Order: sequence, then structure tokens, then C-alpha cells
Amino acid sequence: MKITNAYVNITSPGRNFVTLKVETDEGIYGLGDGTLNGRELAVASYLTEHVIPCLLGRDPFQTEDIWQYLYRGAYWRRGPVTMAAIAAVDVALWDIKGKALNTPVYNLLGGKSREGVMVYGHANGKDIEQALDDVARHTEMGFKAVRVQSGFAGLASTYGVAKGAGRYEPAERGLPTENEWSSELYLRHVPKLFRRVREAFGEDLHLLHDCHHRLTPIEAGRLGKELEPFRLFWMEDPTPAELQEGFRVIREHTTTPIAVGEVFNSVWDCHDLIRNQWIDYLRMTLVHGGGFTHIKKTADFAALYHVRTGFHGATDLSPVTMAAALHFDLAIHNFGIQELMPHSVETDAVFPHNYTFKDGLMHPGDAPGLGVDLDETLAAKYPYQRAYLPINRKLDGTLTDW
Ligand code: CS2
Ligand code: MG
Repeated sequence: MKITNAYVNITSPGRNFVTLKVETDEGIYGLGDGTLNGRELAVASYLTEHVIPCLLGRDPFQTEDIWQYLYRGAYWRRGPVTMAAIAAVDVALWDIKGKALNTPVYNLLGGKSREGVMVYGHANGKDIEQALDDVARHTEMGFKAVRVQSGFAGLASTYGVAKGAGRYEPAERGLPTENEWSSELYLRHVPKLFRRVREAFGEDLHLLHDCHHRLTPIEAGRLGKELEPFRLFWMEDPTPAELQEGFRVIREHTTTPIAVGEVFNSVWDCHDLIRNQWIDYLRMTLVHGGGFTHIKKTADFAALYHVRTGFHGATDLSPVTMAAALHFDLAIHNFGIQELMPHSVETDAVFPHNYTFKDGLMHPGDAPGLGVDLDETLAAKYPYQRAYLPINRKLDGTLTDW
């Protein structure tokens, strides 16, 4: 089998998505997600101008050699753009491999290790009361795990809380909006939020929270300690992870489990976090982490240190990544949990797929390959529009992490 053609599709059914389609001489094609929220065209250009010419004529079954060729052959290594482009190729090739062998990709990763994949949904509200209502809505939908975020007095907006009644979609068209932030107000608020959630919903519901990179290590240590009575499933992105040893400080102060990694793009971003057991869950997923070929190696390394997966699953990762992640989640032994932010109806129509949700669990389906497709006619109705993630400033105007 030979790769005969490959091209990038950019569509925007409510938000931008970059998809690589790889075609072969046997009529089988594969899809890979290359979406990098706020920097989509950088990945599209990297693929079109620098990667695709090197793919033509190659055997799509050679996933390992092609991964090494694209990683080592570029000379300039790692980074979100490079690794999202490599991921798009890798996932498309595994899709082709599954289709050619007439088997779902999870069978190429070790086969089913479980019948379904536990997912967590996003409950949020502009205040505690509204957040509690949204937690109730998620439990009624069957979720066994819920991430809870809420606004609080003193800040006009905060991470993870929809501006109005609609869906929470952080990327906005036009130039970056400016949010405001106060760690002091936030640190006072979060323990109150989770005390109320536990009082209302009891001990069985898995509760998660995302600090979204905004605390110092010692602040995160303090928050983790104050959240211990509420037994969170995890506290996510407690502090910016460039300083991996900052997580040692957090570990010294709290037993609240730590999740990190949605912004990572290779094992080298988390090598120390894992081998020192400074974290409990790794969030790096297929689209940003170099595809199946690299994520499998990273997850196997993490398994040696009791670290489980907790893949990122926001709406800015396309249904191609959701499908790929669910195959991976179903197969690997050290699976932890999968994030589920449901896509819009328009997005689901552009990317028809076989994955399903029932009683808090998801399943990728048993179609050969990934079980997801791209309706290019419909995709063409949603032209790309540049969009940015917000930026964030402290109350004194100092720029900080969003
Ligand atoms: C968030 C993401 O889902 C999460 O845990 O951190 O929604 C993140 O803000 C977006 O993926 C950024 O594009
Ligand atoms: Mg997050």
C-alpha cells in the first residue's frame, strides 16, 4: 500500500478545526486531527508546506519509521506546532492501518482492557448555586465524574465559566479578550465551592477541578490541603509546568491527586514529573502529544510510576481526537479517566462518528480504524475565522497565565 495524496481541511462549525486526510493507492484513507487552538494555520502550513511532500509514496503501515522521520528529520524538535502536525499524520496512518486490517484501532493497541471508558463532564456556573444546578444536570445525564468550576464575587469572569447561558467555548473570534484574575479571591472561594458540592451530592460522585496554571506551587499546596476533606479525584494544572520540580513543593503539602499535561507535547515535558511521582494523571492526548506512536510510549513509561492517563477532551480537540482517544483509553492498562466536553451539533455533523455515551461511560465503537469521518461538503460551509484564546491580567494589570 502506498500514500498517493494528502491534504489539510480547515473548517469552522462554531470553532476552527484542522484535519489531515491521507489517501492511498488502495482507496483507503485516514484522518488525523491537527487542531491547535488559536494557532491553527501554523499547523496547517507545517503540514502542507513541509510534511506532506515527504509522505507521498511511503507505506502507511510504517508508522514507527514515519514518526521518527518526521521527529528526528526536522532537526528542530518538539513544540506544539511540530508535534500536532506529527500527531495528525500518525493518527491518520493508524486509522488507515485499522481499516486495511478491518479492525478497530483499539485492537492494535492491545485489545479491550475494559467494556467502557469513564468520562467526566464540565459543570460550571457564575456562582456556587448555579454550579450546583449544573452538577445536578450532569448527574441526571448519568455522569459518574464531574469537573466543577464557578465564578465568585470580585471577578467579572473566570476560567471555565460560560459568559451567558450558552456553551463554554474559550476561543473567540477577533483579537484576544482580556480576563481579570485574583488568586487571593480564588483561593478563598474554591474550598467553599467543594464543601457545598459534597454536602449536596455526597461522597460517591467523582469531583475534579481545574486551576488552569494560575497558582504558585505553595498556593497550590495550600489549596490541595484545604480540599483534602472533599476527596477530589484530581486538582488539574495547579501551577505552570515548565518548572517540573515545582510539583515537588505541591506534593510535600497535600495528598490531593494532581493532573497535568494538556499543554505538553512530548514525554520530555513530563519525564521528571512522572519518574518522581509528582503527579497522578497525565493529560497529554493524541493531537498535541505526537499521536498514538508517542503517546503509547509515554503512557507505558508513566505506568511504571503509578501515573494514569486523564486525556484532555475539550471542544478544541476535534471528534477525530475524541475517537482516537477512546480507542486508546479502552485498551491501555493505566487508564484513569477521559474528559468529555460535547461538541456542537454542527461539529458532530461535519465529523460523523461511532463513539457513544451511556451511563457515564463512552465507547469508540467497533468500526475498522477510528470510526470517524469528515463530511467535506458540509465542512466547506464553515470557512475558517481567526480566533484567539483570552489573555489574563491580575487586578493590578500584570499579565498572568490564562
Ligand atoms: C481546559 C481546556 O478542558 C480543560 O481542562 O483546560 O478547556 C483548555 O482551556 C482549552 O483546551 C484551551 O484551548
Ligand atoms: Mg485543563
